[in-house]
Amino acid sequence: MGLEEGSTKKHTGFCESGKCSVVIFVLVAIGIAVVACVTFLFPAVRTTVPPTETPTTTLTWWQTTIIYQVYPRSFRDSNGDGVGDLKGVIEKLSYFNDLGVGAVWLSPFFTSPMRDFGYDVSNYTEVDKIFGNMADFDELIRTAHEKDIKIIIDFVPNHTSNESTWFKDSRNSMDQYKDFYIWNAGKTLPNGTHVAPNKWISVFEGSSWTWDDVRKEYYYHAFLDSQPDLNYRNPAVRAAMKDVLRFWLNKGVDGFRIDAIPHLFEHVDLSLEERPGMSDAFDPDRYKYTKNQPEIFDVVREWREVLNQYEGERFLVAETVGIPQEERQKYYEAGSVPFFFDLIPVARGSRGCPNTLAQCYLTRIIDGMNLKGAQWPNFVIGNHDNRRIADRIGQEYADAMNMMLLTLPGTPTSYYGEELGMRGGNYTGFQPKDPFAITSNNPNNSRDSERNPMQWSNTVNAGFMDGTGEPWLKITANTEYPRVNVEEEGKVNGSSLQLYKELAQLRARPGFRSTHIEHPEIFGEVLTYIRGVDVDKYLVALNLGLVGFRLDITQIGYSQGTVVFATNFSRKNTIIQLASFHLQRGEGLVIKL
Ligand SMILES: *[C@@H]1O[C@H](CO)[C@@H](O)[C@H](O)[C@H]1NC(C)=O
Ligand SMILES: *[C@@H]1O[C@H](CO)[C@@H](O)[C@H](O)[C@H]1NC(C)=O
Ligand SMILES: *[C@@H]1O[C@H](CO)[C@@H](O)[C@H](O)[C@H]1NC(C)=O
Ligand SMILES: *[C@@H]1O[C@H](CO)[C@@H](O)[C@H](O)[C@H]1NC(C)=O
Ligand SMILES: *[C@@H]1O[C@H](CO)[C@@H](O)[C@H](O)[C@H]1NC(C)=O
Ligand SMILES: *[C@@H]1O[C@H](CO)[C@@H](O)[C@H](O)[C@H]1NC(C)=O
Ligand SMILES: *[C@@H]1O[C@H](CO)[C@@H](O)[C@H](O)[C@H]1NC(C)=O
Ligand SMILES: CC(=O)N[C@H]1CO[C@H](CO)[C@@H](O)[C@@H]1O
Ligand SMILES: [Ca+2]
Ligand SMILES: [Ca+2]
Repeated sequence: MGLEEGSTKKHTGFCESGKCSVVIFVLVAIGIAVVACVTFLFPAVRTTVPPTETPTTTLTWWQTTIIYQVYPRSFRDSNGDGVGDLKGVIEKLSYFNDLGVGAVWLSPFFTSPMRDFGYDVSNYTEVDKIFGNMADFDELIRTAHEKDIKIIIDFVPNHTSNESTWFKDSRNSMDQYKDFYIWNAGKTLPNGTHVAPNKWISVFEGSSWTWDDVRKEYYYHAFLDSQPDLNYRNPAVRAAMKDVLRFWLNKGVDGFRIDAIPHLFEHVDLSLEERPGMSDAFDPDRYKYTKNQPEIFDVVREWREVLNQYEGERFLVAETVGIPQEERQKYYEAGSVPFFFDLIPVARGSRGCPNTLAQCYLTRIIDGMNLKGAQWPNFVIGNHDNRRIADRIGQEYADAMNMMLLTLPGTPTSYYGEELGMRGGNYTGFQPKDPFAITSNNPNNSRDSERNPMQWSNTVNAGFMDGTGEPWLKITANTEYPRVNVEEEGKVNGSSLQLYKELAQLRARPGFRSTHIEHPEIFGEVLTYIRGVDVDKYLVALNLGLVGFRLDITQIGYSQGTVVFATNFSRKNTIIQLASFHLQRGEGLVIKL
């Protein structure tokens, strides 16, 4: 889940031990003096560079690639039924080579009644027929590997669908499955009314307990009532889920993206109440007993052990939304990489972003760089739960945002279509398809917009499907698909797509393959930082403000540079005087120093 707007969580410092306090006092004193002078002279916001070490060991594949998220329903429909499928992904594999993307993360394609479009799995080891069959998946893995593309699949361990045979057997108290889920009788009043064990609320609103008339007990669900939570205190559940991992590892998958992992455990004491009435999922108290429980990490470690029994480096990335920095560290320590989702909820003027957009990103980037030892950062700016960048930040900023994502240290994850600067569909006035919007009876909760079909060409249905059938979500006029699509942008110098491909190439340079970053700073509303090493250094400057801005950045020790990549194509290859250069609103430059 990543629907939360704004963050109230604390940003913890780099120095966690109390021993540093004397050093800090001295540094702060000197710092205040220096900053006072510098701030007076330059309108720059100065920030500490995180002291991460550049790993000296050879980097593995997932550290040097871009990960590209495919939402299979919306990527490419091969058979004209309106829903994307695995054969559709196979058809487009060469596209990832063109883009310079070496790993694809597939959102769920497993058997599911689709009450949460596949995040409600009824059989973890079967391909849903709407997406194809197992032969298609085998072909997908084989052909992807031939093209040097790694395949990461979604793993949804917190809950199954209520249509899973596991759940059906569990509600009938069938021995083996009796304790597969979290059951509790709650209370029954003298007049026969059932009362849930506590007032815990679901992420998708409403009580997280639903009465089951067959078993005559309540079951717990962190998300929809059709997504009952598995009971991870039951060793049989843990064994069954490890078998699921092995099933796919045996098929050759290169890694897993673990869904909703902070929700894996609930406190055993069901009499504990969470603070009621809170609506901010970043509030650590809201899910005090249903999120971030310490037992999670034993399970992550067990999964890591399973992966380690297989050849090659298999990747484990955990979806961790709205968790504090200390929690994130524990995911690293348990052998997984916590997806750094904190850049996603950022929007101008959102609650967690009272300052400028540039300041908001800078703070969070530094948070994301707050690593220990050889831990590797990762950044993500969009996914299937949040408005597309062009809608959330603005179309004029889409290229600068890609420039940021692809020039930051670590592993970037791109959401399909963002390389085109594509907007989400405008489904105002349409009945939402997203079950969250339907069950909560609030179209504002709909995630349909960002799940709009990929735009491949300017033909009917944007090449998402052949023929004139209806895609599951319409191609809407506001997405400007006749211009914003893979085919057209491929022909245009300076298109979002061309810029994306060029930036993907830049990442292959040695200086970009380290966690090294210098001068992450803000001038006005321009975010700047330097990447690269020795004589191969690049200044990235991104104007995320609402107006043009002229800046003097000579204090970084260089007087001029050459623009190598620009959101405005005509600035490419021009010489920039760092004492005075102008950036339009939304403009971004990569300047070779
Ligand atoms: C999942 O599907 C496979 C293949 O059809 C089948 O063998 C298996 O029993 C199913 N598992 C469950 C839990 O339904
Ligand atoms: C049963 O009793 C509770 C508590 O007094 C009350 O809220 C509820 O409306 C009653 N239900 C019925 C069906 O009478
Ligand atoms: C699963 O949950 C949905 C939504 O509440 C419900 O309509 C459906 O009947 C349930 N299916 C089963 C097998 O209980
Ligand atoms: C979306 O469509 C509605 C209704 O047609 C229109 O009023 C609104 O301005 C559109 N919004 C955007 C962002 O295009
Ligand atoms: C949806 O959002 C709009 C604009 O913020 C607001 O006016 C409206 O009340 C919201 N609708 C619901 C059902 O919350
Ligand atoms: C694109 O730019 C390149 C290099 O600047 C130039 O050689 C080429 O002709 C341009 N192509 C088009 C279609 O403008
Ligand atoms: C792009 O840059 C050129 C050269 O600096 C300038 O003339 C032009 O106005 C810019 N275009 C936009 C859309 O900002
Ligand atoms: C970003 C992400 O994967 N969000 C998913 C989190 O889990 C819920 C329930 O499985 C899904 O509805 C979200 O799409
Ligand atoms: Ca299809
Ligand atoms: Ca759970």
